[in-house]
Amino acid sequence: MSKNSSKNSGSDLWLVSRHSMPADFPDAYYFVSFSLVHILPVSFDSTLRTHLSHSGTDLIKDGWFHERGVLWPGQAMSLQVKEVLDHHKSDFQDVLVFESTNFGNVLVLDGVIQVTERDEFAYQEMIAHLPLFAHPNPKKVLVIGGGDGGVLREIAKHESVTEITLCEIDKDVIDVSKKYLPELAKGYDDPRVTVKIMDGAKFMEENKDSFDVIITDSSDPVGPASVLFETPFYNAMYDSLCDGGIVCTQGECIWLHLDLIHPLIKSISDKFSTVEYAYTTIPSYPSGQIGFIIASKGGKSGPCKVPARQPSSELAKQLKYYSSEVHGAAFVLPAFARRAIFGDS
Ligand code: JFQ
Repeated sequence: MSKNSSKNSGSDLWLVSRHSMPADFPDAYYFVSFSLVHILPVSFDSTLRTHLSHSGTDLIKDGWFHERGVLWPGQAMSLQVKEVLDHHKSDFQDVLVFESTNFGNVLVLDGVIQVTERDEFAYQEMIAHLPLFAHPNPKKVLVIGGGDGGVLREIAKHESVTEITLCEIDKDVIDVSKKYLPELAKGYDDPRVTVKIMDGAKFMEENKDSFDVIITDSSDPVGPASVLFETPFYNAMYDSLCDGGIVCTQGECIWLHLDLIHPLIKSISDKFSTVEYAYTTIPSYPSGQIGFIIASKGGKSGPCKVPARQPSSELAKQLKYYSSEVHGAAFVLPAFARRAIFGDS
């Protein structure tokens, strides 16, 4: 029996754990899961919530890791495992790192793939360069989450940037990334980087009108990360941005999460001057696609889909996914997604 079963918990609260649901979990329940955080008793704090997480090695069967989750019912991403490199519980979550046969080293948190060495650039380049190239002159950048360091590595490619602050709540993610994902964690070597091990919302409360770009590189909206997909968190990012600033957040998947993306974009559209959705393709994330919500505050003259700057020819050669053409194309949505997210005809 899995560690997440209601038998072990002795409580219905286990329902919030993404892996506690059967594979044939009804859709009605599945959508409820997005908002379960709102109906939990007050005593159900984020510390307790994290202890409901899945043990990563339980997901390895016959040498294959299977990523199953309530946010992608009826499907699984499987990677063949060569060797488990680390598995432990941090203060916040279940941490697993394994070497795969074809995707390099893989970081898994609470049973969910965070990065693989093979395709991580498709995500890190886009979540960083979409807002940074949309901004005419980004100087101060805040990253919330992103403990693997990959987003830092990309931000450091912008010469205009003078300060990069990373706010990661779980130090263990940084430590395992430095050990097993050195090509990502080299982002920490840049002298402009300052690391804060703390809650991002609290940090922003103490730093208003401070950043040109805020990037929220979060896990999925289950457990502690749920709050990162709610309006109050976007309000906090808004307050922490300078005039003309841009936020870019992990915006989940058009094949799976339109019911999350649409209301969120609607709810923040009154406050931000522009709100857009762009996406990247990436084989190791559910359904091979993940999006970004990109929103700007005041000052900016136009939508973020039009880059304000271009990579130098030297930088362009280093980049593996992002280009100015890809920047514009990333905002062009398939018709079903455009209609569902923005209500356009
Ligand atoms: C990589 N720096 C962070 N963030 C990855 N389902 C998320 C991991 C889980 C995925 C969605 C992106």
